[in-house]
Amino acid sequence: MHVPSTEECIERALPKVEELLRVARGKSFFIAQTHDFPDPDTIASSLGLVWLLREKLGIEGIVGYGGIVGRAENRAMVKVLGIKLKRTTNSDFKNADLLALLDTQPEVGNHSLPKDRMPDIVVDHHFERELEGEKPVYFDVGGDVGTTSTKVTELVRAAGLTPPPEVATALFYGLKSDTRDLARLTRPADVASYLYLFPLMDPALLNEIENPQVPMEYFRILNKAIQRGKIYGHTIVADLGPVYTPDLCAEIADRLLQIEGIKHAVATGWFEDSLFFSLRTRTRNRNLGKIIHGIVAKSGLGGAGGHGQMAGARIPMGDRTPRSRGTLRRKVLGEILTAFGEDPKTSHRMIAAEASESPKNGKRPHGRSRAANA
Ligand SMILES: [Mn+2]
Repeated sequence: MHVPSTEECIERALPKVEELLRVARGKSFFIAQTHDFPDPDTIASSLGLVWLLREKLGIEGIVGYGGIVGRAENRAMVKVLGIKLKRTTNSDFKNADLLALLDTQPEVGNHSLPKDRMPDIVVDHHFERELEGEKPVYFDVGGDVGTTSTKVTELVRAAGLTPPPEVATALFYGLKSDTRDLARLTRPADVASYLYLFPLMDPALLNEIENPQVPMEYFRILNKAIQRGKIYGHTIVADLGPVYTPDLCAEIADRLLQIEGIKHAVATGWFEDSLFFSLRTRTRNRNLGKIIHGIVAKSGLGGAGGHGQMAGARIPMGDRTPRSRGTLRRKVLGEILTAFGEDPKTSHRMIAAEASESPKNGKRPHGRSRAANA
């Protein structure tokens, strides 16, 4: 791998930062909007952009978000780095004369921008989505990078700035978590930004973020995932029921993917009035973002986002009855399993009924837990 030099990084990003500053100049209130249920990459890249425009042009800006910050590491990141996040409202958007969307795109549907408001700036490493209407003035999407934090780090460097420890730690963690410590979808540009940020970030703060405590509820839901987990060929599916944060689906899908012999993991959970899906895979020949986008977003069921090995979706339930909710979950799950090459009708429990129900001696195992293909 050829890791680009400082000069190469700056040369590449210089025209971009000039364009960015041209778009932003003269504006007075900036919102950098994350995607909903923000992850470290979207938070870090938004923070980096707000900081950059404040430093270069003195523009007042905030990081806006929708949904909630759920995952323990993400909560720790916001707290430890003192990041001021604002759950943006329509009046915030009205006040903003400059609007950016980070780590997602207008058409993806996993963000809280008003429908009629096209952002001025979009920075995202995911594959480009078809856009109805005019493109945002500054549109930097896709490209040979694995994270949005990488793109923003390049802009910061090309702007001739050196980020303070909090901003550097945020970008470093955004990059590190989105690439799984440079192990997933990592491009040479990501390594260059990683190396650039390394001496600028604060390892003690990073450690606090990466080793957070979790609520007791986390373990109760993990237990439920194990009790209810079903295996379809090489795919594990866990129904978490109601969750205190949709990010739990992602956390638990990650965890289940650790099981020997498992290639794909799906976790679902209910939060407020939506059904959430998290997909993970170990294989490299599938693009989960495209799969879930095709199943959920294209059919108008809800929003979906993600990339090669991790993706998620949110399906609002509106006034569906419990029965139709269950039917819809099974339908979407069936399509996901089919996309993974599994038979949705053939499964067995992750753990045997005896272990899950701890029956007394001589008692028959629970009927529901019979292994279908055992
Ligand atoms: Mn990302």
